[in-house]
Amino acid sequence: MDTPILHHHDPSPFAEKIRLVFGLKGLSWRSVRIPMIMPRPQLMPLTGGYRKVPVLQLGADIYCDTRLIARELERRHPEPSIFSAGSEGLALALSAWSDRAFFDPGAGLSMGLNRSMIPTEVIEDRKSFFNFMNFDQLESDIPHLFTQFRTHLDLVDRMLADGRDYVLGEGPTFADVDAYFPVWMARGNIGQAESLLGPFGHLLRWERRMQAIGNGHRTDIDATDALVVARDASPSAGRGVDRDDPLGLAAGRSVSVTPDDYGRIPVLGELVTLTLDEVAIRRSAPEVGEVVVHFPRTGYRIERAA
Ligand SMILES: N[C@@H](CCC(=O)N[C@@H](CS)C(=O)NCC(=O)O)C(=O)O
Repeated sequence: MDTPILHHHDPSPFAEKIRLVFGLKGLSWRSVRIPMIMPRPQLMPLTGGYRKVPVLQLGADIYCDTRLIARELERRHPEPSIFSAGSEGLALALSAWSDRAFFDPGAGLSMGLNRSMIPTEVIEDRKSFFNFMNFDQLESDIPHLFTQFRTHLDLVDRMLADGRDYVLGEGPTFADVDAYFPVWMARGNIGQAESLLGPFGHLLRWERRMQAIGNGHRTDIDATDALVVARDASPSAGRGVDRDDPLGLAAGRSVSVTPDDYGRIPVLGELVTLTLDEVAIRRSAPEVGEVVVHFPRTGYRIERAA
């Protein structure tokens, strides 16, 4: 079975979601540390342009977006489950809240409070990436961003207020990962995290349980070796194209797949999977040969390409 290779950088909160899934499942994985900013010349041959962090590589199959990466890891390593007690729908629905409403003010605070310490190149890179952030008023917006971030901390505290150990009950699920990763980001990036989190006692006790999960068994691998892994593997055949899909696309059609929020870089390829919850395209690059790049349907726009 392919050892999962995660392309990420250590401060990435979205990558922490997947590192926690490795922890919950006790998985061994390999880590490719990618540069903090574009260009990422050793990632692009794999993704075809998708630049968000993290990206999961399984042989010559490349999985984009934490919502799909979590599902694929669950499919390949079902035990212990991150979607126990029928929680998959609920946990993935919760991603819509934490990936944006909870994450956005936390990201604004991380940039705004630390701006003078962040290299100019990183600021410039993120200016063109985070289209939801107004960099001209980041510093003056800090009080407002605190008010927004706190409301979500309060929601997490209330999720745990009846004394339960985890968001959906006794055991950790992906719902905890959703609710936790912005808290992890705050701990790392917000100097006043202690006083910010202090009022939320249920959250603080749960945070310690989440910290104890760890990140599984990590070993490093060079980006060039990861390209060789892809080149030496054959990508999966795909799961077929749904004839009843509203887009009316046929297998083999040239399409582009683009995130509909930020980092809107289209990835081009030939359609191999189009289901209710996944789109995958086959593409090739000299460094890796043929790969299949997979995306969730939620949040991605698919268009016919020339
Ligand atoms: N919907 C995506 C969001 C990923 C995302 O926005 N990652 C950010 C923050 S870690 C990122 O790529 N930041 C810019 C960068 O690292 O280049 C997912 O769930 O994977």
